[in-house]
Amino acid sequence: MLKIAIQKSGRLYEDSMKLLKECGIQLNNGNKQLKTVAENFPLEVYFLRDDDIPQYVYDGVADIGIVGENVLLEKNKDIAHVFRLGFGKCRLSIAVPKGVSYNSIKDLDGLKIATTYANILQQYLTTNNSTAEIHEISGAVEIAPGIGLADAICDLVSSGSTLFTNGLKEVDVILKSEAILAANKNLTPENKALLDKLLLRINAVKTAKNNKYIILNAPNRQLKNIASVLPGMKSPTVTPLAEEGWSSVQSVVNENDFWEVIEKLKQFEAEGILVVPIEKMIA
Ligand code: PRT
Ligand code: ZN
Repeated sequence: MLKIAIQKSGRLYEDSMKLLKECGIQLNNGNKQLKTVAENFPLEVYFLRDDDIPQYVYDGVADIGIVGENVLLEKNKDIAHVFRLGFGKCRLSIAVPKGVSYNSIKDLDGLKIATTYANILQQYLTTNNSTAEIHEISGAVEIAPGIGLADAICDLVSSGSTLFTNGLKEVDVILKSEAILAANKNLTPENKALLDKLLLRINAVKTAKNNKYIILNAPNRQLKNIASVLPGMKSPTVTPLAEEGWSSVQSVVNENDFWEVIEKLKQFEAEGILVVPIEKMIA
């Protein structure tokens, strides 16, 4: 049985549960117990505070866990960062009061920075030969400059509205973070095999999200051109239409090049282009 730790409640809870569901894992967590066993996969799920997850994974209480990279780096346990999950995105940034000018971290030499991320910040200060002083606090970091506790802060930012409402501005990004699937480094062979099984599913879900299925009609004389912009998983599927000289073409397009590909297809006289989301994609 593989044991996974996920956040009990908070910003990573919904996306972690959704990911497991998209991987076909059925959980029964109606009344929010501390742990639950999946109905159709040998997986036990522990619901924990995010800050505790690296330690539990390191100790082997949980085999794997879903947690922000910011927490993983701050706790700095010797565990494997297995997969970047693409949700829970945020930045760990330095912010100063709106009116203060800032060119580089050197401007904070001798000044106080309030944070809950003392280890990551210390590393950043050391790398940059900064003599700023860290004032470690456990929450509500954004109010520290306003009450005279510190000159600057180092905290997580996503929309930036918390900084804005507290009269602060983001001046330096120390870390770009997202949720990570982390794992204990000494998994049993059985659990390693289960993790690989889970990773195959996670990969299929993530790859599918980054791709679209596309179906279009094209004149046969343009098929070569069209195939050149539609690599698909191997090459596009081409089937003749009832109408002489025309074919239906089906392929997979990556989200990143999507509009560029559509523009080229239009140039090559593609018509009736249908775009369909993909649920799972296994290479
Ligand atoms: O109870 P528990 O300890 O488990 O939860 P928590 O309160 O410590 O964490 P939680 O749920 O707030 O965040 C969990 C993880 O989500 C973090 O470790 C990050 O990896 C990720 N994440 C993504 C964020 C944010 N975005 C975020 N915006 N975590 C916190 N924030 C906070 C930030 O600290 C600041 O107070 O939101 C505020 C800023 O948001 P904006 O949108 O105003 O910029
Ligand atoms: Zn926390």
